[in-house]
Amino acid sequence: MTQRGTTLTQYIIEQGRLHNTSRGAFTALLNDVATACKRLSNLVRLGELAGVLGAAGQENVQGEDQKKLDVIANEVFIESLERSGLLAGIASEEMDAHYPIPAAYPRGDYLLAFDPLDGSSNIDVNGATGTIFSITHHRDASAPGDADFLQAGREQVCAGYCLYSSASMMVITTGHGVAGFTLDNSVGEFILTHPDIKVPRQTTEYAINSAYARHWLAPEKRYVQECNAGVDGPRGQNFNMRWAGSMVGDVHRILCRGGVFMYPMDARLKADGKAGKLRLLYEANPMGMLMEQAGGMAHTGTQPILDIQPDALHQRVPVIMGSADEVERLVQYHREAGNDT
Ligand code: P6P
Repeated sequence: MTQRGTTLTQYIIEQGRLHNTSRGAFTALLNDVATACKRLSNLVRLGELAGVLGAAGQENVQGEDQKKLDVIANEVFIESLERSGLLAGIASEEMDAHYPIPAAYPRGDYLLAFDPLDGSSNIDVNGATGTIFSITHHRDASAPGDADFLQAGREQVCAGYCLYSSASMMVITTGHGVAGFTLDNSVGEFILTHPDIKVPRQTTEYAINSAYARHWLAPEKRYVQECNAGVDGPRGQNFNMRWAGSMVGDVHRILCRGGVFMYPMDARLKADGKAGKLRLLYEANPMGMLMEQAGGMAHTGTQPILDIQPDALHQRVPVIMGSADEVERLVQYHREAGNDT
């Protein structure tokens, strides 16, 4: 018999009752987000059978080569959400400015910022990819400008991702903990399978791209060297390393079993005048809200990510997030390193 678990819609309605927050429009909005994720899950699952692999032959606003699915994923999300009457505007990693809701459609009072296909370099090799989304309020009756998206991470009303891997899973928070839903393709519903995700405070697993070790600054050099010294080193235990090449893949693993994810500032990024690699509005902020809601931490090394007041739509930040004890250790190493951070 098909598992009759709680659907995403039922969960959002129950959360609304539990926390006395009217959720009509919000429930409908998350339903539309889920529909877009289902459409993408189907395309990712079919891969070359749907003719969606390979390069798009163009660059995005970040100057990165786009995959066909980067472009398709952005289009799927826009088409699935622009007519909802629930959004005042949409911002995407794949679009320079925000996307205004066409005059033909009603505007709502939510703003959506999203990364349509995070980790898309994995798509041609059947690796984990995902969609990351962040929802904030736009209470002004007038149409939003880019500046209206520049809200600190603590202003988010919802954050989440959809992981496209061996199973497709949506993981979301509305500020009352973190819940995970697995897509049951036989009924086309995201079913509640992980009702209260918590990140262990301690871990023996870290995630960083070690190819950039020569560029790391003192805190990360110290942290990784101590982990790699193993049981005979200052940590007195052996560590493991994982790097998925997709933030969604790494963050999901950490939410499930602990770990610390690092994409920190390094000498290479400094030389390029970049404040980090990952983007604040649609990568660091939503993942940071999920981590904090799950009992973890999300930090730049010098400040909590969710406290940052954004100053640009595609602003980049250093990212350290995951098991609280390890993030606290790295923050302490940043403090002790002074300016070399
Ligand atoms: P690198 C994917 O391009 C991404 O934005 C994140 O999903 C991922 O964690 C990171 O960049 C991978 O970066 O430098 O290891 O390719």
